[in-house]
Amino acid sequence: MRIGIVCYPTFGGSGVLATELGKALADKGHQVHFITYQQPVRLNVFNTNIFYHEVRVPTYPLFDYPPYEVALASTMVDVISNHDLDLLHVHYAIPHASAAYMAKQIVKHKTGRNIPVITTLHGTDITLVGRDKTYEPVVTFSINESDAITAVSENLREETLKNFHITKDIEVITNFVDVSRFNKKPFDAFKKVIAPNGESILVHASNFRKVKRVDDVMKIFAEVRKELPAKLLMVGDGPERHAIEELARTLGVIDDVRFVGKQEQMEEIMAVSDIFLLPSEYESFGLSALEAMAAKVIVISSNSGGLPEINIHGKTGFMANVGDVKAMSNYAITILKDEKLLQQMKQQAYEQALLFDISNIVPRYEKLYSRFCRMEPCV
Ligand code: GMT
Repeated sequence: MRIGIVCYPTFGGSGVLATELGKALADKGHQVHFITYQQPVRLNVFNTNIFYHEVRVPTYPLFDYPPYEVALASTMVDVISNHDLDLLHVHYAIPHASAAYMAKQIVKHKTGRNIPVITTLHGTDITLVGRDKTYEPVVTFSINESDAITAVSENLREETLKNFHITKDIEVITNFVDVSRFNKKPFDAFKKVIAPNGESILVHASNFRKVKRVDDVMKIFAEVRKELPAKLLMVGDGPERHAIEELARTLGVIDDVRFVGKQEQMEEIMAVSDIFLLPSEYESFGLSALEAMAAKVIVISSNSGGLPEINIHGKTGFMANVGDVKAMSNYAITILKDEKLLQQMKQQAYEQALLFDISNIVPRYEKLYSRFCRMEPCV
């Protein structure tokens, strides 16, 4: 099939998922057209089935706010028409679902064709930004106008139905991970640099927004550090970065913390780590936690949102209530002092990740797409 994928190209989970999906579909012989304002970070392969269409947003002195959504919808119309797309799959509702609605109407008006639009809801498009009164009417309308709606977890499906008046089914197709990519042997030289004396390695990866509670990450680490030798890798960047660095100084752990910035090679980092910390206020799914598990890293997380759907308490890691730093640090200390149990749980985390392997989930999207085939056989 010829599939248009619209996503945020940055390090956010929705962009990562959309890009990995597009790459997997291209490997399976589909023609995939990415439509974004920048080359997606994970779009780092050459594949003759992959096309990239950059959305240009011309500026003009009158525009305090350049009309990105208009530029995006126009680019969608152009790509649908010139590449005869079979369907559009948009990731993250705002503004992708409403831009897709606009593009759909234009294509229909011009050619009479009804281009199917699939909207995948990812998280904050529903739970945070989408609920804001300034966006909600457009979000509700454009989700309902989609030909199919998917959510990345049961929890996100429920949150969507609770907070919006949705008139259609929402199918849950969970996020996935390419386990073979993350199941790597640790790079010893790298591990030696990070933890020269064999210290335990904890890791956190996110866009350092408030919702991630990065201050809790630092507080948990400080408690762990009181009990045993350990290092913390902070992957990513974002608004909380400076405050968190300051907190690391105040807590006296800065020398054991490394801020490594945005990283594409997450598998190298995960391979040397023992515990992934994700104490978020909310996660619809927690893709980064799943990637950790695929690398045999146990997860200590909050129990919010969709996290209990992937992290099984006492088996693949531990969970505690949002903000319960004491419980999360106690779990970390206990498991790091019990090497046998740590190794057993690492293996269990890996086995849990296998359930979400790319090979199990991508066919579910293909099955969904096949509902919109224009001719048989659907290729
Ligand atoms: O919160 C982020 O890290 C970014 C955001 C996004 O949409 O880019 O992530 C959301 O989507 C991810 C992929 O489906 C999920 O794994 C994250 O849990 C979700 N974030 C939140 O719900 C806060």
